[in-house]
Amino acid sequence: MTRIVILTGAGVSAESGLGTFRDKGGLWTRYDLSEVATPGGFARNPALVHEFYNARRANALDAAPNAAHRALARLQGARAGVTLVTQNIDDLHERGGAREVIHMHGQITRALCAACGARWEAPRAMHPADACPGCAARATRPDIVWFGEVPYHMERIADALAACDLFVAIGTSGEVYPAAGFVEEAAGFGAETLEINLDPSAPGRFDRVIRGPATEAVPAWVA
Ligand code: BJW
Repeated sequence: MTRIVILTGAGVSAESGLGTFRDKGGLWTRYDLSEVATPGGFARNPALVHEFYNARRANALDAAPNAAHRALARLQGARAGVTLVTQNIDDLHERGGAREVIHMHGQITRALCAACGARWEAPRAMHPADACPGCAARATRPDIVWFGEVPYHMERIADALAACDLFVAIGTSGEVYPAAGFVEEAAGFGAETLEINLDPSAPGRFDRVIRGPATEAVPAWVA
């Protein structure tokens, strides 16, 4: 059995109408990431951070999965040994039919209590005064991994990278660690590596590159 680890980034949801971060006009060209995507930013101005994620939650819930999400779901459904890891906080892989998705940067549809660690389904709009249904603390936040926080499921991902025969990065700029280092990690264990991207990253990082929009390149690769 060929074991495959697929890492997706914002580019896989771009054609569903969700913005990327670092492309021209991307989220980090319009917002100061230190104010909206760090624990310090949330401590300084929780209302601003909730407003940022409320808008993105509304966009994500209104978006529909695209041909790339559906193709990856078909691949995962058709064979064993396909681990799908996403940096995306939307649920378009799941709504596209994927049966198992590892959300290493959290999920915008989930809320987290910073006081007791409880998690629950987020309402469409969250507010600083929202109380935790478990401990009643008013310390609720989106269940998102911000800069300086440790991404989720790292042990499980490390095991999958160590065991895979093929590592595929789709629609990610490879600028944010630890995800950016997965290609070297997998290659170090002997995996072949492939990048699928509209505008691939630095030459030489991957064994093979497919350039193109995810909605065309991913179904063609899966077929
Ligand atoms: C298409 C396409 C189409 C477009 N078809 N392709 C120095 C100082 C401070 C910190 C650090 C430092 N050096 C390293 C760090 C650590 C830091 C980091 O990496 N910073 C860098 C910016 C330097 N990382 C962290 O803090 C992480 N935690 C950490 O390291 O903990 C320590 C630890 C780790 C492991 C074990 C033990 C300890 C946490 C990172 C959290 C990232 N959070 C964000 C925001 C929260 C989620 C959200 O709001 O959505 O996650 S940042 C943002 O970037 C988001 C994304 O998931 C992430 C990656 O972005 P992505 O997906 O690659 O998007 P883009 O926009 O960059 O690229 C889009 C790509 O798509 C492009 O390539 C396009 O070409 C392509 N594309 N359209 C195909 N149609």
